[in-house]
Amino acid sequence: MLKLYSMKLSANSYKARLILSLLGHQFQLEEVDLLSGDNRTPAYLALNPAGQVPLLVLSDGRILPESGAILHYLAEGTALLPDERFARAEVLRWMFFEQHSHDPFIGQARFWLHLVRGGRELKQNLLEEWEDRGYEALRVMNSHLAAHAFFAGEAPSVADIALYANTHLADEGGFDLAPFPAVRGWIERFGRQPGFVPIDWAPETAP
Ligand SMILES: N[C@@H](CCC(=O)N[C@@H](CS)C(=O)NCC(=O)O)C(=O)O
Repeated sequence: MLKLYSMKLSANSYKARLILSLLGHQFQLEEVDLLSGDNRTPAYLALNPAGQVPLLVLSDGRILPESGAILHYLAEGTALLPDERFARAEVLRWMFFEQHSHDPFIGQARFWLHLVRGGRELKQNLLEEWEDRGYEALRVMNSHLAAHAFFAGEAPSVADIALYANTHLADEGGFDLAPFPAVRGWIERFGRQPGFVPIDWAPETAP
């Protein structure tokens, strides 16, 4: 069986839990409490030297960290990753955007301001950049979604999963989605898919 190391309130971990649910996979869930340092133990660093979640262990024991790689691996051969060359490149376009222009600002703001006690004080020097670059990412997304139902074509793909995780919680990082109606419409649309689960969902096989 697949095993996922993840943290319940981590948006990057949620991407992996969400695709596993959307695709109806059974999996075992291992909670890694970042706030207690579970990700910095020798045992965890041996699995992922980056000390991050999520991390997927395949049924044959191979190990895959990085949410984008996990999404890509699980989506292969499903409607969440189109075969057609350009459509596939569009999925990658938005997944690269998410890692470079979205998660480092909206995701980091949510993590430090919402999950870490004293995070605002610790990260004071980054708040302005997070705000500027985060709103810029939302503007780019809104402009694309004003003309498209989803990020790559007219059906949901792993690009939507990657971007949904932190965007639907952007208010927890201090972002106001009111000026981005197309983003709000997409959040609503994305959440209506069969198999959709919220961030705090865990499978019944979880300990
Ligand atoms: N690029 C990685 C980022 C993963 C990441 O930042 N995970 C956070 C939780 S949301 C984490 O493990 N933080 C702990 C740390 O970096 O020490 C991915 O997309 O999986």
